[in-house]
Amino acid sequence: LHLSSFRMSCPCSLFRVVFLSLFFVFFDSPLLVFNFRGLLSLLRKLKRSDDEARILVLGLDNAGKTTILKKLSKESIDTIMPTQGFNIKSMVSDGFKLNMWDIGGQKSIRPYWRNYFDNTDALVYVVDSADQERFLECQTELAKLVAEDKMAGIPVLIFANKQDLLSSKPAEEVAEELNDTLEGRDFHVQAASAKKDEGLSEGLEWLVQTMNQSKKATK
Ligand code: G3D
Ligand code: MG
Repeated sequence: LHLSSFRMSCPCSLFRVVFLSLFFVFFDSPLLVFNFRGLLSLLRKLKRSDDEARILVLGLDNAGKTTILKKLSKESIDTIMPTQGFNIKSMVSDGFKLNMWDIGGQKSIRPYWRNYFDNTDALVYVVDSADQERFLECQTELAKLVAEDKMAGIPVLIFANKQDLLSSKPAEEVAEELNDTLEGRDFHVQAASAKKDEGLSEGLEWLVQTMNQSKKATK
């Protein structure tokens, strides 16, 4: 009886061990293209040249992040859907290759922002200046971001977006209200209207100049 139950259970548990090992190897391997987590971390770890910068574009949902990136890369803004995951746009400015990561800002996916913090060179934070109701939420999310160790010392560009709307808070007011949150670091609040393509290239220029200066300072 003993022997037969051994024979019955042994191949079964052996099979389970082999199956589970293959399962973990498959789903935990950073090299498999179908493994999303692995692919993401692989993308993050790819070696960059000195003239390449990784920029995170964050902000509450509906702030205008995707519209800004589309305008900066001269794409049409006719068909923009809420971003569920992330978009990457690469552009060249003043000899810098900017890899801009636009990550969805819905409340339910904000906890995943931290998965993108590694090796970030700059933060672009987009504010919907007309969204008075969620301004405090927008400020709180920014405060959480800049308190992160991986964000320490990196320049922050704020786009006070939607300045074309009459109900928008002027950029100076946005700057005043975010001043305490950003105190002690390189930051710039840029008045912008993604819809009208105003203020976007000026903001990017500041960012590239600031990154250039810090690159020279660390050489
Ligand atoms: P997000 O990526 O931050 O979530 P989106 O934001 O780029 O998807 O934009 C959200 C909405 O804001 C879009 O409107 C978009 O047209 C609008 N928007 C973006 N920038 C501006 C701006 O500068 N001015 C105005 N007036 N609207 C802007 P819809 O209607 O498509 O949801
Ligand atoms: Mg979006």
